[in-house]
Amino acid sequence: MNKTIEIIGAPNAFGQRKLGVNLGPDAMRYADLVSRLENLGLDVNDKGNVSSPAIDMNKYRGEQDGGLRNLPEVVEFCETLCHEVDETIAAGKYPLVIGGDHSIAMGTISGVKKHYNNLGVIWYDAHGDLNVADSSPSGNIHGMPLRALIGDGHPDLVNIGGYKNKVKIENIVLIGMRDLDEGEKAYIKEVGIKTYTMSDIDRIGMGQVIEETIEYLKDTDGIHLSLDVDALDPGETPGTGTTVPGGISYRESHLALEMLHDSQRVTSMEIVEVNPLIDIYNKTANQAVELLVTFFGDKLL
Ligand code: Z70
Ligand code: MN
Ligand code: MN
Ligand code: MN
Repeated sequence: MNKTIEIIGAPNAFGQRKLGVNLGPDAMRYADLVSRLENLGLDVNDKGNVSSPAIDMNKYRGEQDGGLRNLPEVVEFCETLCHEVDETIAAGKYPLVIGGDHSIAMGTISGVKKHYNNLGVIWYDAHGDLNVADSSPSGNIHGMPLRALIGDGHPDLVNIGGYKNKVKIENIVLIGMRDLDEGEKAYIKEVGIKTYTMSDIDRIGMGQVIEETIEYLKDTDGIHLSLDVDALDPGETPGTGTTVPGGISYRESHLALEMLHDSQRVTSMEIVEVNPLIDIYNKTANQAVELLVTFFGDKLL
C-alpha cells in the first residue's frame, strides 16, 4: 500500500436498536488500530469521527411509525459520511471506514462510487441487507443498505450523495449468508446476485470462494469490501447486535483477507457492527483490528 490509509470513524447507531454500536470506532481505536497499522510500515491518518445527529433516548427507545426507524437521522449521518469519504479519495488517500451499524454503507459507498465507473462490492455478512421497508421484519435500516445502493427503497436512502443506482447487481458478491429473510431470498433468486452461503463456504472452501469472487469481479474498476463482523462466528465476534451461529471462522476470515490483499483489487473498505457494550472485554474490536491488520498486508512468513 503506497497510499495513506485514512481512518474515518462512523459512530452511527440509528440503523438498528442496540446502543453501543456507535462506540465501535473508539473500541477499535482502543484496540490499537492506528499503531498496529503503522507497525506494518504504513502511513495512517485518523480523520476522527464524523458528526452524528444527537441521540434522543425517548425516541430511540420508543415505537416509531412508518417502517423505517430513525430515517432522517440515518439519512443525515450518511450524507455527512458520503462527503468525508469522497474528500478522502479525492485527496488520494485510501478510505477505511470504521462503524457504526451497517446502514453507514449507504454513506460510504455513495462517496466511493463517485470515483469509479463500474464499482464492485463484496458484502461479507451473515445477512443480505437487501430489505426494503415492506419486506423488513424489523424496520431497522441496517437491514436495507445494499438494496438502497442498488436503487430500491425510500428516495431519501436511494439518493444519498445526490444521485442513485450506485451498485450494479452483477457487480455484487455476498459471502457468509446464513440469515436471509424470505423477501431477500426471493429477491436474490429473482435478480441473480452472486452468493456464497455458509454451506457453499463449507463445500468448496474459503480459498475457492475468494478466487471465484476476484474472477467474477474482474471487469470492475474498483472493489469495495463491506465487512460486517457478524459474518464471523459469534465465538470470534460476540460483541455485535445480531449474532448468528455457524459463522465464518477466524482462519477462514484471515485467509479471505490475505487473498483480497494479495489481489490488490480492493480499493476501499469498511468494517461495521462492532458493539463494545455487548462484548466480552473488547474481544470483537480486537478481532476487527486483527482482521484489518491482515487485510492491510501482515504476513505470516
Ligand atoms: C434482518 C432485518 C441485520 C445486520 C442484522 C437483519 C438485518 N434481515 N443486518 N444485522 N448487520 O432486520 O432486516
Ligand atoms: Mn471534511
Ligand atoms: Mn450487515
Ligand atoms: Mn449482519
